This record gives sequence, C-alpha cells and structure tokens, in this order.
Amino acid sequence: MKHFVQARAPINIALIKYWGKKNIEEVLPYNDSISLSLSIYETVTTIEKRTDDLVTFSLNGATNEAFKTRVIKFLSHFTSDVKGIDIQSFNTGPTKAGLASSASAFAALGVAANVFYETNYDLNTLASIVRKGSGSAIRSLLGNAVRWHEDGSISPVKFPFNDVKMGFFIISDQEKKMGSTEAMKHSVETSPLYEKWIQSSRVDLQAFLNALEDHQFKKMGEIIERNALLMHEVCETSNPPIKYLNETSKKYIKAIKEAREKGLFLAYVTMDAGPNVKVILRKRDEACFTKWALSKGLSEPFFSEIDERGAYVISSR
Ligand code: 2P0
Repeated sequence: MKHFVQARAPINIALIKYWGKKNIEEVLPYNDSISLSLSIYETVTTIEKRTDDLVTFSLNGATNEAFKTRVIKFLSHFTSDVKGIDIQSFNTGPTKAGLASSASAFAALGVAANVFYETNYDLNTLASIVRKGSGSAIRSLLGNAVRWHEDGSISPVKFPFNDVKMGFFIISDQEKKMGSTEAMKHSVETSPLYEKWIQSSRVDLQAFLNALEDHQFKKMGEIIERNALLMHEVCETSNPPIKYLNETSKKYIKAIKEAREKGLFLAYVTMDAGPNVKVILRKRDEACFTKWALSKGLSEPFFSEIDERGAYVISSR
C-alpha cells in the first residue's frame, strides 16, 4: 500500500447515450455509448494513509456521508479491508446537475485506488470496477472519444474533428430530482418507447461512426441531437414521467434548432439527466453562436475543449 496517491479524471458527455442496464449488478448497458472527454470540470482525488483506522471522506472540502458509503463500497474492489485512509475529492463543476461529476469522480478514484492499493489492474479490469461506481465513469478513463461496449469494455474512437467544442448553458445547478440509476431502471420498466430506444440507438451508433469516417460534421450533429431527444422522450413517456428538461431547456433547444435551420451556425444539441443544454459546434462558429445567444436573451454559454489526457495518477509515494 502507498502512503499518498493523487489522480485526476475528466468529465465526459455522451454523444450516443447510455440509458438502461441489462445487468444491474455488473452495470452492463443495453446499448453501446460514445462520449467525448472534456477539459472543464475535472475531478482531482487524493487517497492518503491515516495514522488511525478511520476512513474519512470529503467532497470539495466538506464531509459527505452519503457519498462516503458509496466510496467505501467501491474501494472494496481493491482491498478486503477499507480502513485507515483519508479521501479528498475536488470537483470543479456543480455536482449532480447532469454535468457528469460522478463520472469524473469514480474514474479518478478508481485510477488512484489502483495505484494506492498496488492492485495494478489492467485497463479493462479497472473499467469493470469503475463502471460499478457509476456507469458513465467508465468513459472518463480515456481522453478524446470513447466507446463503452455492451460487453462492458471500452475502446478509443477515432474522432476526426479536432476543432470541435462543447458549449454549455447552465440552466440550473440544483441537484437533479431523480438520480440516473433509478431513472434508467424506471424507464426500462415503464416506457413504451424503451424497445424502440434500443433499436434506434444501435442505428444511431453505426450512423455516427460512419459520419466520423466520412468527416461529416453536419451528419454527426443530426445523429447526436436525434439520439439525445429520443432519450428524453423515453424519460418523459415513463410512468410516472421523468422530466429532466424544464420549460427553459425546451425554449433554448427550439431557439438553437431554428437558428441553425436559418443557416446562422452549425450547432447541435445534447442533454443529459438534468436541465442544462449543451451544444456541439466547431471553433469557427463559437463567437457567432455566443453573439446570437446573447442577442436572443439566452444566458451566455461557455465552452470546453476536448480532453486528450483521460484519467491518470498525478503523483504517488
Ligand atoms: C450517459 N447518462 O450516457 C447517460 C446519458 C445521463 C444521460 O450515464 O446508474 O451516473 O451510475 O450507471 O452513469 C448518467 O448515469 O448512472 C448517464 P449509473 P450514471 O452519459
């Protein structure tokens, strides 16, 4: 066992979404998903040996008992005896607002624990553990574009657009009402669209890969927007409905689509388990997109680059 390990991991936003587990215990998805790792809102986590047997945990400097229980359960994949450690996790983004904070958190913790406990798991063994912390965390292990396969493995995806950025409109940084784990299960069990979702997202994934292969940004954008909108339809047709998008989110999405159809820019929407609206666009459209948003009375978006680095250990001793 080491004395101190510090690791970092990026957030990731799925372009082809994961929404539903076919094996809850193992966290295996019904569908492959593909994400982009992003350079904003990374998580930095340290694990340090204590002089007593206590386990202490803090998130952004504050103790967090609910998360601590999850962390201890997670660490049991690395050691049979979780004791005598202090874990500190710092996340620069709003937690639990659909901005992938649990993804970067469990990827950073997994990478740190693998070195701290000297387990030296290879990438796919580590991935099989990390996804049990939070499914989408598996994709934060790598930089750039990452595919999470139905069989539980991950692989890099060759992403040909090096000038792509993701724009964020923070509509709310409040915690989401229903966590993704519960919401996915509810969708699988009650949405009449769930079977359609499985079929459509398989088609979307192949079309997405074809668009990358052919360097067709517009085609890729259309696919990711359609994929995200169907995921939210699945949520909204669940019984009772799961409503992540609020009226403001819907207003923003409509405005973006209309402006795009007028030819003002090429920006395509994606949304996750929260009301915040994200767009994928190219660097050349960033300034005119912001100008347009402000002129329409929308909030000022901010932008992220792609993270090339993935999760790694910063220092250890
Ligand atoms: C995704 N989301 O592909 C999808 C799209 C949100 C919407 O993965 O139950 O925290 O821990 O596996 O990964 C968010 O859910 O859920 C998520 P669990 P997770 O990014």
